[in-house]
Amino acid sequence: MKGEVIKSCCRMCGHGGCGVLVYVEDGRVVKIRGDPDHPISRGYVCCKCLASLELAYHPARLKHPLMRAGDRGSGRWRKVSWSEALDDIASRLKEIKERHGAESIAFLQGAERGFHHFLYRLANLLGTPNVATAGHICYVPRLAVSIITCGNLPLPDYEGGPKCVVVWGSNLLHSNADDRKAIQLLEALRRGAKLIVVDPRRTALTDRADLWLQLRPGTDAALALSMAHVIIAEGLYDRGFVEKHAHGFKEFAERVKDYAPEKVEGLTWVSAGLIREAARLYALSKPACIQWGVSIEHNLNATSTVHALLSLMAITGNLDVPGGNVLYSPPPVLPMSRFMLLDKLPESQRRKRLGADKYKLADMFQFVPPHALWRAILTGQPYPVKALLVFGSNPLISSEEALEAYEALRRLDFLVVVDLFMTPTAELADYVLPAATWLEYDYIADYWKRHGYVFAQRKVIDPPGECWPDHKIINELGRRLGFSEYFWDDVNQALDYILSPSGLTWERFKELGFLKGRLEYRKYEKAGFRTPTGKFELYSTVLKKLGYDPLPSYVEPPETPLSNPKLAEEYPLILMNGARFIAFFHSEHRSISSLRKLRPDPLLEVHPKTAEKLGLSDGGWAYVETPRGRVRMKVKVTDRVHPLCVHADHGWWFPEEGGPCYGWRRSNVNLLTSNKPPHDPCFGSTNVRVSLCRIRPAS
Ligand SMILES: Nc1nc2c(c(=O)[nH]1)N[C@H]1C(S)=C(S)[C@@H](COP(=O)(O)OP(=O)(O)OC[C@H]3O[C@@H](n4cnc5c(=O)[nH]c(N)nc54)[C@H](O)[C@@H]3O)O[C@H]1N2
Ligand SMILES: Nc1nc2c(c(=O)[nH]1)N[C@H]1C(S)=C(S)[C@@H](COP(=O)(O)OP(=O)(O)OC[C@H]3O[C@@H](n4cnc5c(=O)[nH]c(N)nc54)[C@H](O)[C@@H]3O)O[C@H]1N2
Ligand SMILES: [Mo]
Repeated sequence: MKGEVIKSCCRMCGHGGCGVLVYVEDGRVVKIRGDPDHPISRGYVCCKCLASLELAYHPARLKHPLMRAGDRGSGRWRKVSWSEALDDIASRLKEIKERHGAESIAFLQGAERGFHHFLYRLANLLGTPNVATAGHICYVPRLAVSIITCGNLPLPDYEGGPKCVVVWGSNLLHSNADDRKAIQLLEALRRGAKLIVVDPRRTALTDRADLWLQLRPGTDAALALSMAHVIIAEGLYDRGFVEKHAHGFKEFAERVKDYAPEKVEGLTWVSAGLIREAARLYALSKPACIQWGVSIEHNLNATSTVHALLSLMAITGNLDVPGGNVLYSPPPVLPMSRFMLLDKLPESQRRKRLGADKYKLADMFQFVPPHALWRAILTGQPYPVKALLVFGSNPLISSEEALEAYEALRRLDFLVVVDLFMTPTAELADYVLPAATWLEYDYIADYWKRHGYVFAQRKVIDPPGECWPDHKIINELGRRLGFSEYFWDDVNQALDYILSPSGLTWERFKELGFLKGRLEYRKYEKAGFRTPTGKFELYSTVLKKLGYDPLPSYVEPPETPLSNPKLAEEYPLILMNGARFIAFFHSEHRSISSLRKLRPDPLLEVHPKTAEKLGLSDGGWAYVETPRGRVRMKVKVTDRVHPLCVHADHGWWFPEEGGPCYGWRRSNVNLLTSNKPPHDPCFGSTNVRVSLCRIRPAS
């Protein structure tokens, strides 16, 4: 293998997909560079990608399957072979299924990593409807509300030449999130697009924005509806589109009458004048697109905020037009729903999905919000969950109200965790299984995304020890559970299966590097939108049918100075958290020195006036408290936050301190967040980014 350069695609973050050239010498990766020919990332890669070598060759990686050899959480483990581990896991699962029903076995996955279609295939065959994911606060509200109102997820068409970009609760410069990369946004701005940013914090993007709307956290739905109010009141909407292609304009126009800028100013802290200016700039710049981010899903208004933003795209005629928000067609690969074998889950089992009685869109999109899972484990309601298989998630750090996750995991009869490293979550398991990094296996990347591409992720090196990629672990477990008919002798055959509609095999596809769907604008003119009315649904007939309000609205989150003034006397500051930092992916990478160097400590951003009032100094430590708990963070005094808001990093633990605790209770912001209702009524989204806190210096 001397001196080889292999084209692949980075998966260092779950949202990966950046094209790379991997330089291999004598069977070892020596260098990784961006692939300038990649149609999306165009040669750009981030520091996490460059640190992939450190990850792959990290001495602390799990290298063998481990079985618990002492009490739960005792930190004592015994190395076992794969067949010993998988045989025992399969027989425990069969036993639990027999005793308590398949629904008592659940799966958990965190951020999308590209293997969830394998997990669903196994869960559906096993007969359990319980796949919990972070979907309630990540991506699924955007995806699902888009699908029910316009048939697909509309993505900003940066290449189509937008004249104006609205970046709403997103920071691609750090996150490169979901289907879009920072480089695409930056090129659109370089070509002269105006920029409107909606963000409560000052960022590199707000610094270059034409208009910055520094709203109060969690009030996005009110702001979006107010912009719609202005656009309709001033006649700035696209009459032709609305008449021919929108359903429920009259009802929508009636609804947004409640959101006059003068009224909304008091809710959002954005002046009526600025709301008007932003509405006009967006509506009058043709074409214009909206780049939304995860922030709009981090409170109980998730569905409404997404619906309101989609409505802005629609009434301004910016849907599916060049430079607007576009509905991409997938490349010719197997539809993911077919891979998942949704039809194998009997209706009688589907009806048992945890949370399905309340969160009907979560149910329709086949996932369980984790708080419904914790509740079932802890209370046995509506029925007990006994076994959990966790693939690529560290809920003790990343799950809202993490102590509840901790109590729930300890209560399980059987817990399996698949990860690259030992984590505080994995320490609670009965089995810990070692996963492989993206350099160590062949795969079809970006299969879950809606940007119209799939990419070849090529195996470059052998995994260390006995590490296996997740999909191989699921495949082998599936075979042992009696589903050989639906799994493969060699898991790479699954790649051929996914590619089959294209007429390509993996071997051929990996030479091509990617497949692209056809990009066609204004498809609705010929075929309508793929919705029950064939139109874009300002008034959602699907929401109506499910018993929800068919139109978007704003509801004050439960823990704010307005909704709970009494609590605000004790906890006067608004706690934001979780804005992405380029060097980390959630709880990952704290043990990778080139990345940790970039942020050695968990940071709390505090405004200079607030810091002075509270006696906090830059670089000093502080305690942050909410009614749920207290954590310790390092103060960064900065005018990037509003004086009444603070921002805390998420994802912190201290792998360097060793197990079984790794200091997970010291600086973990999810000890402060709540997973209690009121939630978003359709998805069970929690108010993870909006709560009240108080701060004092820590000695
Ligand atoms: N307070 C707060 N909480 C949040 C958020 C927030 O903004 N604020 N964001 C939320 C969002 S949007 C999300 S998506 C979730 C994310 O939540 P999670 O996905 O649970 O994130 P992590 O806690 O980092 O856990 C991921 C684990 O996967 C492991 N891993 C990495 N690669 C692989 C792999 O290829 N295979 C396997 N098996 N394991 C792997 C990592 O080592 C790590 O332990 O967090 C949510 N939680
Ligand atoms: N480096 C890195 N990249 C990542 C991740 C990571 O952990 N690290 N995680 C990945 C995952 S799973 C996700 S979901 C994405 C998320 O990535 P993005 O969608 O880009 O979201 P964030 O960076 O979390 O937040 C974006 C901005 O929202 C602002 N914000 C906070 N509260 C509010 C609010 O109430 N309203 C509005 N309008 N804005 C608000 C924050 O100040 C921040 O600047 O990133 C992905 N990419
Ligand atoms: Mo996410």
